[in-house]
Amino acid sequence: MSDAVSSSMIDDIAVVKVDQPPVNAIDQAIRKGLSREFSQLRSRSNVKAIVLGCAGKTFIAGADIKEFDFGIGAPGYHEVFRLIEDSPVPVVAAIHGTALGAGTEIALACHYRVADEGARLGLPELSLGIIPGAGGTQRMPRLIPIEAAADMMLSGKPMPAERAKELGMIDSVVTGDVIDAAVLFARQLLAQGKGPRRTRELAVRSTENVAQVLAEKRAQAVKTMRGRTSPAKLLEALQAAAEKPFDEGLKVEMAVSAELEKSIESRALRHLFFAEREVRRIPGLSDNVQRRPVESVGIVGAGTMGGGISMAFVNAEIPVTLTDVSQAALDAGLAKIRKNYERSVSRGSIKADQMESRIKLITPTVDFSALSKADLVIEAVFENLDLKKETFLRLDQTAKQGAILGTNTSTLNIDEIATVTKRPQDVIGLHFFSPANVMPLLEIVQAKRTANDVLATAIDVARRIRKVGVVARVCYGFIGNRMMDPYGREAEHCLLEGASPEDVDSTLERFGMAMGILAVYDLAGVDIGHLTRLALGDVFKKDPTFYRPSAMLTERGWHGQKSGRGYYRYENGKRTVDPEVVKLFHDEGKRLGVPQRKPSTDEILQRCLCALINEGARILEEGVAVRASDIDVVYTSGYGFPRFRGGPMFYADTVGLKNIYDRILEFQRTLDSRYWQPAPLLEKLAKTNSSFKQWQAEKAAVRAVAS
Ligand code: 3H9
Repeated sequence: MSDAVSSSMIDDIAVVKVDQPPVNAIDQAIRKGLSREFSQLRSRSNVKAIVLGCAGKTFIAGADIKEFDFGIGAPGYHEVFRLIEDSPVPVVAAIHGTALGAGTEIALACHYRVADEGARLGLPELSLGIIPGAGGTQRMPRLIPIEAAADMMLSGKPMPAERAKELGMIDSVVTGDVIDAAVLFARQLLAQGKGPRRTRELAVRSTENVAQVLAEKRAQAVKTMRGRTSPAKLLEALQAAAEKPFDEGLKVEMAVSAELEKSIESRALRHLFFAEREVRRIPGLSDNVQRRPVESVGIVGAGTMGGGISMAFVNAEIPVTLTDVSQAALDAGLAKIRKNYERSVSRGSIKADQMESRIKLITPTVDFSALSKADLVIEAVFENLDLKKETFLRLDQTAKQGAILGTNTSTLNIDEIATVTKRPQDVIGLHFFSPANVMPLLEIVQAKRTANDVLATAIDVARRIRKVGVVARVCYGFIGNRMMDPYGREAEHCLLEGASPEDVDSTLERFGMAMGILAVYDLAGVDIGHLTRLALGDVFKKDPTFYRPSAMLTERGWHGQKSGRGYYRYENGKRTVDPEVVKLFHDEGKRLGVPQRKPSTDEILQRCLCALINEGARILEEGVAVRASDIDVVYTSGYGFPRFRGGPMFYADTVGLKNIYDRILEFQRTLDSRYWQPAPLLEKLAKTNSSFKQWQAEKAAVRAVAS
């Protein structure tokens, strides 16, 4: 028997309460509990109305996502929600926090809805590759206009209570205890002689041209949610709501839901949901480690990275002292920050006074000693080891005792940087991604001597500034850039073999990458990547074809978008193919004796992906990444890998590791065998018919036994 659902009486009004921390997600026990309580209340003549509310910080935040992996046991959602909707006495939902997914849907199955003024309601199922499958597609358009319902479901964005009331989803927005307010609301209903108002009996708020409206939304979704199947399926269920009686529409919703729950798209997105939360758990790092206080931050370098990082902190209301070598550099950095905020104001994402108060939290100064007060200092100077070391030497002399010293290096050896200080235990890598105020990823690099409390604090700080913080160990490029190296190498080699930049990029984009790798290089600055790679020294000597196109562009000053040409030409903000560059690479390929064979699109894709996955397997084995799923988080939140494919390691599992392994062996035979050595872990898992997921689960089990 579930005690997560209980009921009590306030005079003649029953209060049914769900109490399942942390977010009151509905699982089988909750469904059973709701079923039990609503069945019992039905038979009690002294119950005149029912209020459904939740304990804790939020109303129901959705179905328990874990249940989708095993199938949803009885009683099902429809059965329980129908029981609630069929109640002979009025049922009022009392909503606080966030009502999401099945949480919003259960509220729709209640007869009335009262929400706290800070509450938000949403149907984010598409972010999990499914659709609202507990009646949401059929009940929502009976309360709010079908177009607004479609927008709400397509965006997945939760809606503030006040807006939900304007649209017709909420009956009353209240302050104070929401359950008390809902009881009062129920009393008023009774006093007015109002009984149940069943959503399913209301007419759909449709329009004459609904088919056209939904078709337009479908066309838009094809563009904005490239490669996804669930948006079109959602619109199919909404169309059924407009055209069919409730029960018939519900059948369409059920059929679509059943199909999507099993889809790779949904499995991939559910995998990422848990993976993004799992990253916070580091084996051997206890939850009880005392965190260091971080109430102020110092940033060295007011360039693009330093400015973006400053914005990320002040957005979370953490004050920043921003330093640079000259007033001119500071002024330019601040002007850029203001321009970025002004863009947000013009888009309506923040208000002008919010912009001003955030900018006020930044104290610009050329006085390096001002960093002495900061709890955390992040160095964001140019990617050069000597310069970074020099900066850390100064930081060691300036920062207060106990301050955390972070470096934003994307590739360099943090152990070496830490050696110049007398406090290597305080040094950690904090690798932000550009633009740092926007990109959700933060690679947290644990150096050899980083103290546990520094690591634990960094993980917490990532959450405070709303980033997903993934812990990596020191190696060239950590997780993300190290894996990028062989991926980009293959893309560049294809150019020497006769493919054009467009052949490469369009292949990757069709797979779902946010941008082709060569367009990314143009955006980031071809020269930047080239200069960073020079640190690899030896490779260039051993293989003159290694990243040769990138070197050729850098030599010519064709650095990408900023210089108007790189892999492509850029004129008036438009990207076009540059035949001169295509020919340049082909001629160079011939000169270097690269066989001219113009790889097929399948080969381009497989070479890039297999190289990426193979390096991922090495990283796992070396312990640079804690889990395969951490790599997936890095790639989907920092490198544009399609979320609907779950990240490179999840994708490899879905393709089958044996297939990846075989393809690598094929490339070993047909291409440069030096680069096509299967990672030992990949080989082992492929030969035992295992997967990264299984390997990860086995490792976790071993750790659990050991601890
Ligand atoms: C749905 O409803 C389908 C129906 O239409 C159809 C049914 C047939 N399930 O994010 P946090 C866990 S689909 C299981 O760190 P916050 C989470 O893993 C669902 N677990 O907290 C974490 O565990 P741990 C639609 C869940 O305060 C802990 O709770 N709903 C679920 O930053 C804390 O989570 C959604 O998609 C869940 N539904 O944010 C909402 N939700 O500590 C998904 C959370 O062990 N949830 N957990 O790592 C969220 O968006 C956020 O969790 C929320 C709180 C905003 C609620």
